[in-house]
Parts: sequence; structure tokens; C-alpha cells
Amino acid sequence: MTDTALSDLAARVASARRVTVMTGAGVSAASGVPTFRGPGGLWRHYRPEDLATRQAFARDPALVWEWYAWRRQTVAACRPNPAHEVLARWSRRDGHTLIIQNVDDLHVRAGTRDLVRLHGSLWEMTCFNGCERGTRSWRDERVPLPEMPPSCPHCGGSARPAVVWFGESLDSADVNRAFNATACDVFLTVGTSALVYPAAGLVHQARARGAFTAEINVDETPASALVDVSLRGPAEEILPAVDQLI
Ligand code: BJW
Repeated sequence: MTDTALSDLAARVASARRVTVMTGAGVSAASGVPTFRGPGGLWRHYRPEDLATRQAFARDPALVWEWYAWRRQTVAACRPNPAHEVLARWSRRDGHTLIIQNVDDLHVRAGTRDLVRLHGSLWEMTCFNGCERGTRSWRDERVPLPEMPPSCPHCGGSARPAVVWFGESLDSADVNRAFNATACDVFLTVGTSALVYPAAGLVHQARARGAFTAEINVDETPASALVDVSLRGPAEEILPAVDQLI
């Protein structure tokens, strides 16, 4: 990463009318939240693709809830880091949209305004059986959960985390908002492996619609070759550096 790349990105963000940022698990890594993939990304010997599905939950709800309970406990002890804080400040500017894949709520706790949440929240639940009242999510921030696995307060069936698993559709209103936000001057993708769709397709959309595209990541991703500038390094250092130059 060069100083020129940093100052180029800062100048683009400063002069843009519309800036869209999309984050992934890497933005919370410095807060102590494990990422999904890469070193330390596995829980026991399971991959997210083995646990984050409706089929996995139907097969073994206790196992899947054990994973979520462990993650809730981990996240409860974490605090937003400088990357969340910069993005929270930027969210107060007109024309700024933050799209998040993270379910840890650290962007919310940093004070971000008006974000587009693609994959739900660890702190909300719905009814796994889809009972009428349980299709609307409810918030439960208790750590540890008093009942494992937890049940739906409406029908007594299984409760599930209100997150989007593989093979499930994202909320169409959120997808529309995210798609609309790809009509921007600058599209910046931060701390995501750019492997999971439809989120991973947004940077392609933004580029096709004429945005200047940039990536911040400690490693190369499938988006690296596509974007106009790829800044290699930790989000919690690069975002404050860009912010200082604005
Ligand atoms: C740092 C750093 C630091 C570390 N600083 N960086 C098109 C093509 C192919 C497949 C599909 C497709 N369309 C749909 C699919 C299927 C599927 C999919 O994408 N599969 C791929 C794996 C191939 N998608 C879906 O099923 C989606 N649904 C859907 O499309 O519905 C329509 C449909 C239905 C039926 C059939 C077909 C279509 C739903 C996807 C839901 C994803 N859910 C999860 C779990 C959420 C709940 C939970 O948390 O438990 O979301 S999976 C997991 O991956 C989580 C994340 O949000 C998501 C993305 O991961 P992320 O955030 O990028 O994290 P990592 O760990 O992968 O990467 C971290 C990065 O940070 C790394 O690059 C590090 O280098 C970096 N990093 N420290 C900066 N300090």
C-alpha cells in the first residue's frame, strides 16, 4: 500500500456525493470477533457452510445453538474498534450508505446511522417453525441464554437466530436498498472475503454503474483484481488513516 493510494482514496471519498461502504467479518477482527474463514475461522472442526444452514439446524439444533451461544458470549465481551468508529462518523454525512454483512451489532454500538443489514443479527431470534407471531423477530441479549436450545415464546417450538443462512433469501427490501446504493461515486469494500453472494456481487454492480471501487483487506480476495485500488492491511489502521486525510 502506498501513501498515494491512501490519499487518492481519501480525496475520492471527500469529493464524492454518494459513498457506499460494505463491510464483512474482518472489520470486527480487531475487536476480538472471530472471522468465518481463514486462520481461527473454524469453530471446532466445522465450516460455516456446515452450520449456517436450515438443514444443519433441523438435524441438530443443540449443536447449532451451541455455536451461536459461544459467538454471543464472545461478542458480548467485545467493543467497537477504530474501523467501526470511522464508519459511524461517515454514516452521518449526507449520501453515505453502510451495508453490513456482520451479525455482531458492533456497527450499531459504534453509533452508525441508517445501515443496511444483509445477514441479520446474533441478538435477534425468530420461530424456526414459522408460527404466525414468531415470524416477527424479537430481541434477546441474554448471555448465557437461560434455556438451551431456546424456544419460541409464542408456540413453544424451536427458536432460531434471526440471521440469514446459506440457501435462504435475504430480505428483499434490504437487497433493494443495497442494490440502489451501488449507484454511487465511491464503493468501498472492507474486511470481506468477497465469496458469499449476493453481497459479493455488489462491488461488481457498483463498478458496472461507474463507481470508483476500492477494497481494504489484510489478504487478497476475488475482488482485489477487479477494484480500482486495493489497500492491503488492517481496516482498523487504514480507515483512520484515510479519515485523517479527509
Ligand atoms: C481483515 C482483517 C482486518 C481479517 N482488516 N480485513 C452466486 C454464486 C455462487 C453461489 C451463490 C450465488 N448466489 C447465491 C449463492 C449461494 C450462497 C453463496 O454465496 N455461497 C458461496 C459460499 C459460494 N448464498 C446464499 O445462500 C445466500 N442466499 C441467497 O443467495 O438466496 C437466494 C438463493 C436461495 C437458494 C439457492 C440459491 C440462491 C445467503 C448467504 C447467507 C450468508 N450467511 C452467513 C452466516 C450469517 C449468520 C451467522 O453469522 O451465523 O453470513 S455465512 C458468513 O459469510 C456470514 C458472513 O456475513 C458471510 C461473508 O463472510 P465475510 O464477512 O466476508 O467473512 P470471512 O470470514 O469470509 O472473511 C473475512 C475477511 O476479512 C477475510 O478476507 C480476511 O482476510 C479479512 N480480514 N482481518 C481487514 N483486521
